[in-house]
Amino acid sequence: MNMTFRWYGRGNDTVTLEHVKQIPGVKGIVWALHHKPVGEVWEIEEIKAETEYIQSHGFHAEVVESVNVHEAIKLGSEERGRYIEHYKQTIRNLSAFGVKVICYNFMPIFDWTRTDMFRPLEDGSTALFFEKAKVESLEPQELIRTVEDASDLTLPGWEPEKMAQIKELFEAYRAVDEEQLWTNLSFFLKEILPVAEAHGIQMAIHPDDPPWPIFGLPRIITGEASYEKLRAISDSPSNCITLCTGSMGANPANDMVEIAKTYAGLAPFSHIRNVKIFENGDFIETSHLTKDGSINIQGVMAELHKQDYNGYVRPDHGRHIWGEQCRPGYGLYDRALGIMYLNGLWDAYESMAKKEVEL
Ligand code: DNO
Repeated sequence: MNMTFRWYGRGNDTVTLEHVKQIPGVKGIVWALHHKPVGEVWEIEEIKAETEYIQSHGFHAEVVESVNVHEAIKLGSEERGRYIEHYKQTIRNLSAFGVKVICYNFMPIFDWTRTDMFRPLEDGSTALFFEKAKVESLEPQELIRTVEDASDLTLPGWEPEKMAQIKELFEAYRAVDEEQLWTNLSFFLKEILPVAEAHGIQMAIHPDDPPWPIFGLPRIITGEASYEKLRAISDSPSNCITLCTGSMGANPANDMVEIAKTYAGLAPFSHIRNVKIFENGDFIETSHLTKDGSINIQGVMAELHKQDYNGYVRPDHGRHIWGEQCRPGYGLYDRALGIMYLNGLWDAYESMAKKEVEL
């Protein structure tokens, strides 16, 4: 296990690399050029500056999350060729600086979606919350109005430049159903995977979050069957996944221990976090501790350990605790606690495997 921490960059994150340095066991920083508009080439000079800064703090910079995919590619529209060429160039440029894994997603218009970013938990902290009925009751027209009014439904994971064209995007997606989205993903992968493979980069697709269609838009990376379809497109060693327990696990039909058992080998990168799922389908992000949520984090870590997992791992969203003011879900304190829990489980499995301790 290669423990990492996601960081949004200088001046763009309340957390500093000096802070991250004090979390035991972190080897690398998961980074991105967050200021780049989607679809532009990440230039050599910019990549160099960012990776050198990260490395000067003693971390590796081998994982990028995310190089986002332009909507023209997801829509399969005419201009996709240009954006695919840009994507290939970004892959080449990143490989020149030792990047090994690129995390990306194929969700139409919206990235991760929640209805409340600071929902109080019983312990006095706050966390990201998803209210299913609220999202289901929002007609696209109403959603467009809310986004255009810049109301609280605009999330940090949503790219501002896209929100400005939200009406047109919804219109364009009327012609794209699940099957068409798969066809467009397949077209994209067949173009970029040879480049990624030639440059030693693994493309790790992130599950949709939540893993079901929202706002009438198709979503396709939602469970085990999606991975079968993904691999049917190409069996390239670069055609990989990001194992994300909290995203995929928000659907209780997805047993994350089973998924880790079958697919950890396809996942050079894992996001580990817990969510508590309610009977009505709402969910809230809890601490990483297994008993705080609905996902068997202990079981997932045991499975990774059994497989001698040497991929990159990061704690995912944390709660907001101890009064920390931070990006929603991306504070220092609870993610640091999460890391210590994951490290603790790993160390325990390690000693058990070496028979240093018996239970
Ligand atoms: C949520 C994250 C996602 C993820 C992208 C991957 O915080 O897990 O935003 O980075 O969907 O492309």
